Amino acid sequence: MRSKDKISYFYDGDVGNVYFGPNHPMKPHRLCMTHHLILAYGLHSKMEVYRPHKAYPIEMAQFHSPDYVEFLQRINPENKDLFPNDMARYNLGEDCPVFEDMFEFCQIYAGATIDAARRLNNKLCDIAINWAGGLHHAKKCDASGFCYINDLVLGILELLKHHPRVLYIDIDVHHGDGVEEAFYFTDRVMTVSFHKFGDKFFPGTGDVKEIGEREGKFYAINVPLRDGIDDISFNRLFRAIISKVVEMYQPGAIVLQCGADSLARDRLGCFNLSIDGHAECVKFVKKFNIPLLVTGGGGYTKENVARCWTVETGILLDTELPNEIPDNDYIKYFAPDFSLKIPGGHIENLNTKSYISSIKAQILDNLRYIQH
Ligand code: V1P
Ligand code: CA
Ligand code: ZN
Repeated sequence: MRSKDKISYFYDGDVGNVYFGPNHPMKPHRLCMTHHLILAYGLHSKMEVYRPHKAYPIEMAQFHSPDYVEFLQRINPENKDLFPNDMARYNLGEDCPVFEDMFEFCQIYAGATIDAARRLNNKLCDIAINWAGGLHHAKKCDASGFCYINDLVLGILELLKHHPRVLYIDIDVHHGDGVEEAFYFTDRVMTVSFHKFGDKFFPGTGDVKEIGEREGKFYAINVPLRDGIDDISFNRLFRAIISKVVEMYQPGAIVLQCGADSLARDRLGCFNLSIDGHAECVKFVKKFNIPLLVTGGGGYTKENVARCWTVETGILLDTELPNEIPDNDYIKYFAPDFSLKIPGGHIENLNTKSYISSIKAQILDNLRYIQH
């Protein structure tokens, strides 16, 4: 192992204070819980902690259409009923509600991913972390699946200013469709998403046969999984695919979306991953020693999201964390066991050996066509 990596960590205390509304599964408060757990473990003293800038509309418009960005800036809970057509046109409503300070929330999480990419570009750090980012469904002119501004696309566009090729890896239980779509026709970004696919699971895309088009053919990889995948099969598949991708594609930078809804017992997810299984992906990607931008994403069982991203911060810092959670402002959420790690789940694993072998074979076969 080389000497310890230099880590930049981005957090704004205002990001966790917004509310998507009653019954909405997305709880930004999980970001506050994560940050306080990171502090309770003393991890802040081992990395550079920054308050990110708030992304400017002009920065958002590097990917999004200016009219969409302007609408997000203008709309609020008081005036939204005056614009029913635009609300529908931009897919705002139930999944992506208009709430108080929504635009500022977008500015914070997007600003943090952009800052993270810039610090990596300027070689000011080896790894940059933004747990508030990872909102992978947002499209050029549309909100989608709790995502308004696609910070990942903005971060990748920034990395492309310094790197000929960027690799995007997504372990959220949902398909990273917004990032895939943004780079579907180019070989300068390779996107790899692991996700649940089938039974009309949101967003419905991400079949193994979706591989990119034109210049981008073979530069989008989809790993469609069934319910109940466990640590052993997930980690084996992840290692096999990612090691081949890195060998063949030789990326200059990697963006890793660590959605925590792929954990067991997630409110929306359906996998059996333990925190160790999820974090193993982070450990594996870190070992390549390639500039790395790490984000959050989904994650709907709040206390497990905070546990997972704290463990992963520890891994990125090469720091072992005691399993007993130290006292912190949110300690009550970690009752009754107050332990950091959570075990895998027990829902039936519908990913048969033959199913996994078949998707793995198709993916590795497609990788033969790329050479850098
Ligand atoms: O299933 C749908 C839409 C609503 N139908 C018309 C189809 N939406 C999902 C969205 C999941 C978004 C995941 C985001 C991420 O990948 C990244 C941050 O994790 C959805 C679900 C669900 N169970 O899949 N929306 C809601 N639940 C929902 C429930 C209550 C209130 C509002 C939204
Ligand atoms: Ca995914
Ligand atoms: Zn998700």
